[in-house]
Amino acid sequence: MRAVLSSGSNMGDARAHLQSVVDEFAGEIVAASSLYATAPWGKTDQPDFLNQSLLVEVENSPRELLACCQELEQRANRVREERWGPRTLDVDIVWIEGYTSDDPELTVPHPRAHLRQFVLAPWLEVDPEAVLDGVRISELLDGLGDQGVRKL
Ligand code: PH2
Ligand code: MG
Ligand code: MG
Repeated sequence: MRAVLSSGSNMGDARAHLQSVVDEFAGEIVAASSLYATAPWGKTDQPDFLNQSLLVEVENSPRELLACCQELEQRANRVREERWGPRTLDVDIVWIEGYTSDDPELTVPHPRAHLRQFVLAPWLEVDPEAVLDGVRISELLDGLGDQGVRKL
């Protein structure tokens, strides 16, 4: 199963937190984006994030992949506090090939992906042809304008 993951961190050693995701999926990564320094989206009074997207090819089911992402967050001592607030590590499943789900525990595609330059810009890098809900992500990105996302 092919999937796109979006990792983000703005607490502690953000680079190391994103690297822990790359290390976990090492043999399953089809493409890894650059790191991006990104202005906080949704809740602006917090430090900038580092974000990265990974295109992976995994044997896992969607549920197993979710469990794996949550385990990585726990290993980074993620504390669930306020919505959209600072976090050591967030690993979101953005898209899974041929799969959709509206379960609140695992909504795929990610319901806010189309609004977020910090998700779409790195995703475009790992899959330039990607389409989300019938629209090319290059087109979605053009419609968003600049949200303070800078490729490192
Ligand atoms: N994650 C959020 C909320 N806002 N902003 C940026 N720039 N990057 C994120 O990863 C991010 C965010 C909730 O998951
Ligand atoms: Mg998130
Ligand atoms: Mg999350």
